[in-house]
Amino acid sequence: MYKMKCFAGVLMGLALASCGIDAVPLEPLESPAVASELKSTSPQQQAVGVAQYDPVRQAPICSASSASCDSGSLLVGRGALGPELGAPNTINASCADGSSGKFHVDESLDRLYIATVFGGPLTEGAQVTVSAFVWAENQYTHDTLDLFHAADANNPSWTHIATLKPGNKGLQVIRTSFPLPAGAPLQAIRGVFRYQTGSAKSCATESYTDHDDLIFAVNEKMPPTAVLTQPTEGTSVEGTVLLKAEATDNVAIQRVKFWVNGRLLGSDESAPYELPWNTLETANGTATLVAEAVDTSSNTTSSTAVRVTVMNASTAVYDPVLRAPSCATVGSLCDTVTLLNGRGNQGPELNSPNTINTSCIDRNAGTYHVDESLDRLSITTVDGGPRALGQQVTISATVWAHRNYTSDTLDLFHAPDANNPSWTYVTTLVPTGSGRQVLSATMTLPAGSPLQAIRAVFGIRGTTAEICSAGSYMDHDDLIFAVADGAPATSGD
Ligand SMILES: [Ca+2]
Ligand SMILES: [Ca+2]
Ligand SMILES: [Ca+2]
Ligand SMILES: [Ca+2]
Repeated sequence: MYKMKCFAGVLMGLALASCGIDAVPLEPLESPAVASELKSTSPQQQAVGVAQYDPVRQAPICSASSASCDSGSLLVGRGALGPELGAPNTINASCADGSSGKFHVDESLDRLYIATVFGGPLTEGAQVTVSAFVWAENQYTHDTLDLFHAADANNPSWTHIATLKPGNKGLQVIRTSFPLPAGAPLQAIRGVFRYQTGSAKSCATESYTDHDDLIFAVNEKMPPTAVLTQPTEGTSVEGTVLLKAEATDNVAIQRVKFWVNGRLLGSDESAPYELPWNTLETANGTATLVAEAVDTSSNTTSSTAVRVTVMNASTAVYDPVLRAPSCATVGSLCDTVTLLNGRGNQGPELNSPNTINTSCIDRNAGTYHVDESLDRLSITTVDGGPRALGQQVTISATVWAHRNYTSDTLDLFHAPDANNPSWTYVTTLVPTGSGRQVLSATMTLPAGSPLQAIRAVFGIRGTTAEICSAGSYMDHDDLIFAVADGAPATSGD
């Protein structure tokens, strides 16, 4: 329409003051109240949440998701008045600013600030507050602020949010709250500050109207898809296999995580999504594999679980007759992997006590992985050949030592016949720190039966090594393994 005040100003002294005539002194940019308002929001400005002018979309943008987005000083003024940098600051220059009047005498929208009410990033459905810093003219009751929202800043369709009135002349903040609708990853708000009667329009033609947009990244809630494509259901695996997954998202995938039996193996941040899996670290038997896709808004989707059978000849299996882990075929490695993890009823030691014929019980004092446990045993030939008489082998024991680890001791024993064990002391090792560690010793396999065994005894024992200790933190674990007949270092058998 038209603005009465400048015509009236010629006639009336009161109106003259609001007409933008030279005799009227400019007020400061910020009143004290607004200055403190600006300060109270400035911590967010220093972080991510500070808009920059987007030369493609031609309006201020916060392109990274955060709890707020602030136009800062980018929108101060209206069109050529001020001037307003990058005017008109409407997406794709879709709506011009009015050019009448004077900066900070007549209307301008100077700043837009959007923030989540309850913290957390700007997210679909989150309640947000929009704060508009406006300059109202002296006859401020004539002025009106209309706020609009576009669910897709790249293809804006403006929905009216609120119509608000200034309560004073000069610089002030007007606010409203609304729930952010679902939409594209980049959404926008538009403020239309006008000296005009009539209904709200996203683009008004009146010559004192300022239109300003603010574009901001929004966390979306559309979850990604995830499929574990390799290995396939029901297959047998050994050694190292490559896990593969496919993942899609309406925006972008941040990473794909790979889970083995409910434990996180690792993740891949770029397609093709894959990760090597050393199955020697997983017990023989059924393993459940899941790929979990995470999108850039941290929405997650887990794939359908894929079950495979881990079959590593070097992984010991529980022998229900002898009642301890056993490698029944001759190889270079025999490893209990997870079977011995824990002690007695402290932790997940399956089939405790894991001593041949249950010849020695575990003691149950203390707490799993605070106090002592022997968690894993392996025996490996030094030359990499199959186990045989007279061959050098390395025994490795993974232990959990108490924080007062200097009281802890590992004693190793050997039985040349696992079916009728007579234990011979091998050596004593001590932890070098607290917590998880691997202690190793080397021995030569003596003559004996085709099925031999080692026993590891870990905890706080008395002054001498015993094959069965009564100390209340003692863990006893045996490992049975097949040994080839014949001379050392031959492969004839
Ligand atoms: Ca402006
Ligand atoms: Ca503008
Ligand atoms: Ca154990
Ligand atoms: Ca045990």
